[in-house]
Amino acid sequence: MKYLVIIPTYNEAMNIEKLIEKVLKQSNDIDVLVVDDNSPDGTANIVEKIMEKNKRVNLLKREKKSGLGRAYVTGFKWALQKGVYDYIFEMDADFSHDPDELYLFFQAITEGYDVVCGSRYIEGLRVLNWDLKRLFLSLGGNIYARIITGVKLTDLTGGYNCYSKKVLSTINLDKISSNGYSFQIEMKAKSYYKGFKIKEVPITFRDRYEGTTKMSGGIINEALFKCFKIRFEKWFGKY
Ligand SMILES: Nc1nc2c(ncn2[C@@H]2O[C@H](COP(=O)(O)OP(=O)(O)OP(=O)(O)O)[C@@H](O)[C@H]2O)c(=O)[nH]1
Ligand SMILES: [Mg+2]
Repeated sequence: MKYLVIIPTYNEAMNIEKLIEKVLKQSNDIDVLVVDDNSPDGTANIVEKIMEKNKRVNLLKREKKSGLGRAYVTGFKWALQKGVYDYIFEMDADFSHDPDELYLFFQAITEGYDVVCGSRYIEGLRVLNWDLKRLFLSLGGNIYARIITGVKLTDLTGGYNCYSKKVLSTINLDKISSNGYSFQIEMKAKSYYKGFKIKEVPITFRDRYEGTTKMSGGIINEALFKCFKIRFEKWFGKY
C-alpha cells in the first residue's frame, strides 16, 4: 500500500519542515506533496531544500494564492497521474492535524473503507485552544451542513481526511467548485452520494501555534451557499 499526504501551504515557513519530518516518520510507505501558492515567506524554498535530500517529498508551485480547494484538486490530479498512490490524505500545514494520528486512518483503511474522515465531534469534543466563538461557528456550521446536504457525518468541514484512488478517480474533480470549508463538505457529500464506504475516526484538533490564519468571512459565506448547491446537484443527478 502506498500513501500520499497532500499539504497545501500559504505562508507556512515556520511549520513545514518539522511537519514533513513528522509525517514521513509514521511509515516508509508515505510520500508527501506540498502544494504552495507562491508563499511570500519562502515556504517553497524550504521544501525544495528538503527535496534535494529526500525523494519522498514533492512540490507543486502555483503562481498565486487561489484557495485551499483548488490546491487540493491540483494535488489529487497529480496523485492520480502518478498512479502509484492507493490512498491520498489531506492535512493542514499548521499542526492542527497531528501526524501521530495517521495510524487511526491506516486502521480504517485496513477495515476496507474508501474514505476516512477525521472528526473532532465524535466520541466527545476534541478541539484545543479555540475560543468559544470559533467552536460554536464550527459546531453550528456542521449542523447546518448536515441538514442541508443530508450527509450523516459529524464533521463535514474538517480537513484531515483520506480518499482512496478509486474515489478520486470516480468523482469528477473538474466539477468541484468550492474552495474554502465547503470544499471539504463537497468532497465528503459527493463520496457519500456515490455510495462509498466512509468512516469517521476521532481526531484531536489544535489551533495553530505558528503563522497566521487564512480564514475569512468569504469562506463562511461560500459554505452557507454551497451546501444548497451540493444538495440541488444531487437532486438533479449532477454529482
Ligand atoms: N496552497 C494553498 N494553501 C492554502 C491556501 N489557504 C490556506 N492554505 C493552507 O491550508 C491549510 C489550512 O489553512 P488555515 O489557514 O490553517 O485555515 P484554518 O485552519 O481554517 O485557520 P487557522 O488554523 O485559524 O489559521 C494550511 O496549511 C494553509 O497554509 C491557499 O490559498 N493556497
Ligand atoms: Mg489551520
